[in-house]
Amino acid sequence: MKFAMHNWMRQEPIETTIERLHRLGYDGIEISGEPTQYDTSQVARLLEKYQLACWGSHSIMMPGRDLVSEEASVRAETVKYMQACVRMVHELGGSIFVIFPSECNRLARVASPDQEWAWGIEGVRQIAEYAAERGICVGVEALNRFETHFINRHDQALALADEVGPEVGVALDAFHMNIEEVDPLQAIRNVGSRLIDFHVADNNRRPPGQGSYDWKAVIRTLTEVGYDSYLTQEFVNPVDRTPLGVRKEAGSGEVSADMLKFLQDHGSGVISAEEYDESVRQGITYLKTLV
Ligand code: LER
Ligand code: MN
Repeated sequence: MKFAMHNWMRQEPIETTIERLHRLGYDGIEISGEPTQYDTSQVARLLEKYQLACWGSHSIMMPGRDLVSEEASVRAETVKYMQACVRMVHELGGSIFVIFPSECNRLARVASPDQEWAWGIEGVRQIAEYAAERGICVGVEALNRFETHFINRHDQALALADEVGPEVGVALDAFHMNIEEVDPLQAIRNVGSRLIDFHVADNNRRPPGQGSYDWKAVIRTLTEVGYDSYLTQEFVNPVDRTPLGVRKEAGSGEVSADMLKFLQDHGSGVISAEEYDESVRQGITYLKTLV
């Protein structure tokens, strides 16, 4: 198995991120789905300089991005946004694109369940076709109920993927599974060969090894189903706003108001470079003892 990491959890120059991942022994990056923020030829040069692969990317479902919006124009713009993400992955030599269909933190439906489902199929189909033409594999991710009402469990993600076709897979995320699945290990077994990516954070969304997950069992089950590509870290450190404050919020610096809200909506905030560095190190050090 190889090790990758998301980068939406700390806003910083991309070279800082890539250099850190290289220094701490990662193999790849699952780069934020923010294609307009990156100059892909510069990112490609940096990946080469630091000998890191682009594993893929994933949708960042900020307000205004929603494949199951009631507004046709929002659905169409979201398809275009995700196609731009796919192009970015292709230009960076990556392999996968993880789709989360609806706007993050929209917790109520805007149409009948059948209608939202139909919009979801339509959107995922357009992205999957576009990705297939470029040799990129797509998968649907399930998120917990506090981020979405739409797809919360592996069986729902698999059902949506199946509606489009067997070439569409599923991305599982250990943190979301811990909240929503009856049995996270069984969820991995059920997804089986359709698993395209595995997001790693402990039960409390801290780096793996900093919570109560049985990571040995998780890795054994992934191996059982034949998953041998990337473990993609996506820990989201909490900040402590009480007088106990061990994990203080750093100054908001360069972060846009939208991104700051996105981080805060995920129970986090602006994490200091020192703390982030330490967590990125802890996660891989722990996982490497198990694989
Ligand atoms: C995306 O992979 C994810 O897990 C979400 O929590 C981000 O909104
Ligand atoms: Mn995830």
